[in-house]
Amino acid sequence: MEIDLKGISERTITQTIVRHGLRKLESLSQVDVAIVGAGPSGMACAYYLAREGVNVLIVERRLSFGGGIGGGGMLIPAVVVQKGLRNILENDFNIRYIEDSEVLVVDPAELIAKLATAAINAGAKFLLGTTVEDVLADRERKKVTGIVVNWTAVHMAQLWVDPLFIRAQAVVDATGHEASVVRIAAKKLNVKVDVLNEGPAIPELADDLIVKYSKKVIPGLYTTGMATAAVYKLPRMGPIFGGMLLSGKKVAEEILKELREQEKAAEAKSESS
Ligand code: 48H
Repeated sequence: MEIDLKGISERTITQTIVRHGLRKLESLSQVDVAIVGAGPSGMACAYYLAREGVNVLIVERRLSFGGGIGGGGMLIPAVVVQKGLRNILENDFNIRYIEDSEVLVVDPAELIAKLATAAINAGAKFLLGTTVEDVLADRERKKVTGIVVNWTAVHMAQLWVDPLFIRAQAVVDATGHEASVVRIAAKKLNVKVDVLNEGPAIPELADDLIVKYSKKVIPGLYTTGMATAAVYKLPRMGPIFGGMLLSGKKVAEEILKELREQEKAAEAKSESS
């Protein structure tokens, strides 16, 4: 049967995109959690939050997701994951792997696609081509309360165009080696956090340390993945991705705990009044 591709006017295309796109942007002016960066740690974090019903937004400055995954190891199209993550790869993300002697071998394109698919299917929203350039803070500058965004194209053109705001109960810096959100927040809030830049390559130690140190760094702001390494001068590990996925998961669990505590406190307050 022939498929009819004729008959859609230019007005319909434009009006439909503007109406739906602006509606989407409007709905994203306030979310539960804003994650900056759609690399492995940010997408894992988004999945584990969204599957618990949390309203999550990932903001990514590029037009695609995956962060550093796509480069494989030195552009060779394979990455490795520790064997301990077998269940996570299979059950949470449906990612196939080849079993090698000490590690699991994963195709980078599949890792990108399936992390994104899992996050989207769980309900996470993505804003691509959007750069986080600043943070929102409360009046006393004691807490990060959201992000300040602009189109990446505006940044690249070095135009002075005022940004827009997205409120969030928690913000996650998943910007990788740059840790750019922590750098901005540390400068602008009255908190002493030095971003030390990542340490040397010590793959045997790096993943465990990154998972351990992935946590709240400033009230309202958490780090995950290589951003955590950048803040605390932790060692790097090269193209092995278990620590990235587990640090995203750990931060999701910490945020979930905090959101639930806040909910309980709000309920108790409304019952007593
Ligand atoms: C919007 C932004 C902004 C901004 C940056 O680099 P990533 O892949 O980050 P991780 O931490 O999830 O994964 C790191 C991993 O890819 C890696 O590099 C490893 C394991 N290296 C080991 C080693 O030894 O080198 O993704 C970060 C994402 C990217 O897509 C950026 O475009 C995006 O964040 N981003 N998005 N606003 N201001 N800054």
